[in-house]
Amino acid sequence: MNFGKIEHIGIAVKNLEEAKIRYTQLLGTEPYKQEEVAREGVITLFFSVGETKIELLAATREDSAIAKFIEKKGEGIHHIAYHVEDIRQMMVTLKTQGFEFIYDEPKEGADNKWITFIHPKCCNGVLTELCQDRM
Ligand code: CMX
Repeated sequence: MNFGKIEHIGIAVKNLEEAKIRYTQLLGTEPYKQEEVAREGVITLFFSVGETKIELLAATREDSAIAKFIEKKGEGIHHIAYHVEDIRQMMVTLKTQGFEFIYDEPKEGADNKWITFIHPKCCNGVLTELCQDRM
């Protein structure tokens, strides 16, 4: 069992409205969805790019992971998300190989997905998300 494709790339932004205008120009398409994930303290905006997506993420609270990230590293690529068919099975497989997950159980993420994250220290500094379609 391996990853299907890069499902999306997450980009942390300070100002979602300004970034929306910039990325609409850059990608030549309007975002297809805006969604808040209150639990994570983020608001997200999705653009389709071929078979994958760009997710812009802005913080809604000072203690959100996006606010902390921008404070420490500035705006930029925040995570890479891979599509998987069976997130729980993939977590079992990767845990046996020493990958550390941020959540023990998959959570409901934006855009109708089950999500979990591998800590960036296990992936050469890249926060890595797994996501499975929510039926
Ligand atoms: N990419 C790379 N490194 C990152 C990172 C990221 N996105 N976020 C944090 N780090 C690094 C920090 O720079 C820091 O490194 P050092 O130890 O070398 O200084 C280390 O990870 C710890 O970071 P921290 O600022 O002390 O923050 P925490 O330990 O509190 O949290 C993390 C780090 C990754 C566990 C947390 O950001 C998290 O749980 N992320 C997953 C949830 C998330 O990002 N949600 C938003 C997206 C929601 C969605 O897509 O639906």
